[in-house]
Amino acid sequence: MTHRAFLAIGSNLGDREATLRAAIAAIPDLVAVSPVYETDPVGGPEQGAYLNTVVELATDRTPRQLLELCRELEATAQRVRAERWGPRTLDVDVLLVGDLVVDEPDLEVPHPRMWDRRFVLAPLRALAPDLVTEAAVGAAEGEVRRIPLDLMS
Ligand code: GSY
Repeated sequence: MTHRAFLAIGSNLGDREATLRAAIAAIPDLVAVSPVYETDPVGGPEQGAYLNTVVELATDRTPRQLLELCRELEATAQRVRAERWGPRTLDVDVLLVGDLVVDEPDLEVPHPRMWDRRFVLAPLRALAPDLVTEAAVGAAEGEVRRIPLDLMS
């Protein structure tokens, strides 16, 4: 069955734009890419600003297959899992896979912290205003600034 799925993508280490472009180019079943936001880090040690975006897929993949895809994309970006919440070349998270619910030790869908994070909700609302209200974006944590970058071009 084909699901409407959303992945959150962020980078705050190295050439952030090039890393996001490469990751997006490697995503199968891609339907849309949100605007890009420069965002203040939420949690973790002092670190540089992130570029964040959200992508939409129309996919037959399961949530676990999407998690594997996320890990492959991170590995390709040579992400080293050094410090929890620390700076990273690439972070890719499964947010939603249709209406599916997964509650396993290494995979929760919907993503358990997505409703707390403006760096997720602002780009997600840009793609899916039917799923995220403006009030939800306003209630979430963190500063975000939309920047004029088109990752599809
Ligand atoms: O959870 C994703 C990685 N991450 C981010 C992020 O992507 N953006 C911002 N603004 N803060 C973050 N903190 C973490 S951890």
